[in-house]
Amino acid sequence: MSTTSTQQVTPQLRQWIVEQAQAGHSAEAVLKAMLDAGWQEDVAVEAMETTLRGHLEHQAVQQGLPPAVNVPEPELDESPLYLDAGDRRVYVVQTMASPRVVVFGSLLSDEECEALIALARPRLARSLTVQTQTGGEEVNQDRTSHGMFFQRGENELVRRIEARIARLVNWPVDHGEGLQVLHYEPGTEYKPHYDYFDPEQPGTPTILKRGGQRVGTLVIYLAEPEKGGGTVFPDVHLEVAPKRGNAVFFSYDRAHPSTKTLHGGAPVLAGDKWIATKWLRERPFV
Ligand code: PD2
Ligand code: ZN
Repeated sequence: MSTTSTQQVTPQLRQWIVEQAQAGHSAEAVLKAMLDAGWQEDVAVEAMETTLRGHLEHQAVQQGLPPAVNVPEPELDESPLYLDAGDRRVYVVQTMASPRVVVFGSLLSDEECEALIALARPRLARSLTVQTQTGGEEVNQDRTSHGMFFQRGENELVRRIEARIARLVNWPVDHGEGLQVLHYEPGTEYKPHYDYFDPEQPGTPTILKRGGQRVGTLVIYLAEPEKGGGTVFPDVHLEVAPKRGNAVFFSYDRAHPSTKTLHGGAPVLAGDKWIATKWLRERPFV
């Protein structure tokens, strides 16, 4: 019979880990020192991860950043090539840690893309953005597309897609805003912006009463233009191609540029681009 005793991580050990990091020692070197001192590897790794994450968070809040919150996240341990989204196998095309970006392949079938466009087309209007001064809505020159919102769960297709998204990114359906469909014609774009609500704006507290902050975005490409129209992340010089049925997911654990989630829809140069966007909130969006 073997007995395993769990070693206790003390405040002194946590302090020592922070000091090692501050002195510029690499994670590997600190881990090796702990193993040499007799710490079990799983305990050492866990102690380092939680201690350093907690320390960084403490520093961020001290510097005036909003505290980090939980965010949606696909189950990507062991780097799977595809995920089971309940009723569909969805491909993992590309991932990035910071900003947190995951590109999914074949989230929707071509028929689902076409059906969403057909349902949305008669309801399009010039896109509005939330007016951060008041919490109302306004026409914005930075966003020249036309769009509409489905109610959450509005029809069978929308319910199916919402359930798939919820399973894919591990975030409850009721934390999502209604799907928004946007149509971009040549020459139109969505200039770079953040999807979270700016905490400094006077209208933000009103917006946050309904579901809290946005913490994640999924942009699904429904129709691909011939040229242009990628989703760009200028801070990291990333451009995601708007391939029909694919989607780009990104999350932001605080309403702050340190998330590097500045992003935009590049101008469409030829052809039409259609997308569906699902914004995910901290809490139920009611
Ligand atoms: O159309 C896009 O690629 C795009 C870019 C930036 C969409 C959004 N933001 C959005 O819907 O928030
Ligand atoms: Zn956006």
